[in-house]
Amino acid sequence: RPLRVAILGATGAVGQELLQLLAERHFPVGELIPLASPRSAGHPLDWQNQSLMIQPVSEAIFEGVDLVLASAGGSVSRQWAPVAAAAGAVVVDNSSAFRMDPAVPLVVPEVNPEAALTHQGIIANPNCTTILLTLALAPLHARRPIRRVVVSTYQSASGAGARAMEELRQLSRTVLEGGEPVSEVLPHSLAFNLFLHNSPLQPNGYCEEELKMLNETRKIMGIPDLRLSATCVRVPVLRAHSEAVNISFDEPFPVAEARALLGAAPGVELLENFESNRFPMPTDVTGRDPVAVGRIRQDLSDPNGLELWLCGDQIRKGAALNAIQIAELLLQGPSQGGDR
Ligand code: 2RA
Repeated sequence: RPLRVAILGATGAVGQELLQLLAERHFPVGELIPLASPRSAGHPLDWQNQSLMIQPVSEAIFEGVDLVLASAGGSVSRQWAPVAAAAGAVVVDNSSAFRMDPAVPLVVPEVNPEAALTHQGIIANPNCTTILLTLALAPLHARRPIRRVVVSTYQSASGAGARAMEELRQLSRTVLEGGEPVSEVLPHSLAFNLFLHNSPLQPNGYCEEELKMLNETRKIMGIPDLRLSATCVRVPVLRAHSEAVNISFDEPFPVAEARALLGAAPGVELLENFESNRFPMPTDVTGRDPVAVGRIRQDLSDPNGLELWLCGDQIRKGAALNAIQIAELLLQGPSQGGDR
């Protein structure tokens, strides 16, 4: 039956992508309820030839709602996801609020679809960089156990929101015209610049973004002792994230076998041409569903290691698409897997 679907954070970059994807994927929406903070509420929002009014989030608004897709930040999710779940809705939360809660499944439909059906009202959508990484790790780990991953990310402005994307456009124009770029949204100017991810640093010298990749990858893939070290970097790209990934196993992993497995993996697009030196770029995946993987090669420093490069749209598969695919899993019920 058509569902009553609430989008919490409807005006944000991910919220806008959720609205677009619900329509594109013909998700069975009977009634769409766009929600936002009181300061963003009260504005009209066009969706599927309907003129809707963005409503302020409240306890009463969740009565009779079947699904909440939340992407309004951790504090909003911590406050309202339990309220929505108590009212009987299933909440797919894109924030980090509940990702490491043992009672909350953390799901990438192509990797651990069965976890979605264990939910108790809330399902967590992983961090964008983790979603993209696990799509490449899963098919390899299914063949030979992964022991260690070292990953460097090249994260687009989109990960810092729509305003950061607009700021990058503005700052780039300013620099090109010989002006001095001033960043209002990001900690530094991203125009023709890059900087280490500005999430809070931990005593061990890693930032929260890097520790999300370790902890979330372990949970999604069910490898509690996986050794993973990440370095997360913000780069002057608008939408898609890129990652350089080093993976080591207990034994050699033939490159041809890895290439075949990745080429057949759900959610992955193999994009590599060594003759023409053509490998994934952010522009190849912007606005598209797949994670593009390429430049798969033997690690010259470790006979049991592989190196690969990937790009994925942070707003789409890195957030909104993954959340909707989780909701689609729930509609399919226990017999199906993800987009396998
Ligand atoms: C980022 N999307 O790029 C992530 C937020 N954790 O910063």
